[in-house]
Amino acid sequence: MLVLRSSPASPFGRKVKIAAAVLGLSDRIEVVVADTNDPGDNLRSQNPLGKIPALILDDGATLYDSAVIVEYLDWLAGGGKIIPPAPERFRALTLQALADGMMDAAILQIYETRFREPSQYVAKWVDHQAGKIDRALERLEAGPPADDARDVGAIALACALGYLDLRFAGRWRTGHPRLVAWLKAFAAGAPAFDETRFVPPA
Ligand SMILES: N[C@@H](CCC(=O)N[C@@H](CS)C(=O)NCC(=O)O)C(=O)O
Repeated sequence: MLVLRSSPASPFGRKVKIAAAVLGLSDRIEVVVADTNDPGDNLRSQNPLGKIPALILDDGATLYDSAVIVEYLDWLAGGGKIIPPAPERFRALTLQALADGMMDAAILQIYETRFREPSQYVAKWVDHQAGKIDRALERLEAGPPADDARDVGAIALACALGYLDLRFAGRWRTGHPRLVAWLKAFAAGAPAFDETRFVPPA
């Protein structure tokens, strides 16, 4: 059994979970919740960076980060499934990089309030991160993926938009009707998207 260290709210962990579902591998993965803030969590011995997701293989080796894990899962499923052969591979991987970058920028904005005192909050830094997301949204609105795309790029993008819904009250939806429609189509075709949605406790 593979072990996935993740947490319910992690957008990168969600990417791995959806990838596993699309590839028919969910049954081979046990999810063990990790607390990235707990120095006592053995996550830090599994991944020195202390980040999730991390995938523990049968031989005890650990894979990270999410891009490596989804590539491993694709290989496990026979290859060429969610990471298509070249040259399409490079388009899918670039979209994944863009979506991962959106998630990084969103997470950094959240950490700015989580890890810093209000007096240390640096609006310029937060705006710098927000700009990355705004520009990515503009680019993607001009040319969204195909409605039936289920490659790593599409999966990562769905997770990025889902994270903006979760942490930024879905404000991205205003002004991006094509992306809104795309996410709806993605969710309809990949049930794991709704199944992995994190709903914060009331
Ligand atoms: N590039 C990494 C990013 C993973 C990441 O940022 N994970 C966040 C949670 S979603 C995390 O572990 N944060 C804790 C930390 O940065 O210490 C990936 O693709 O897996």
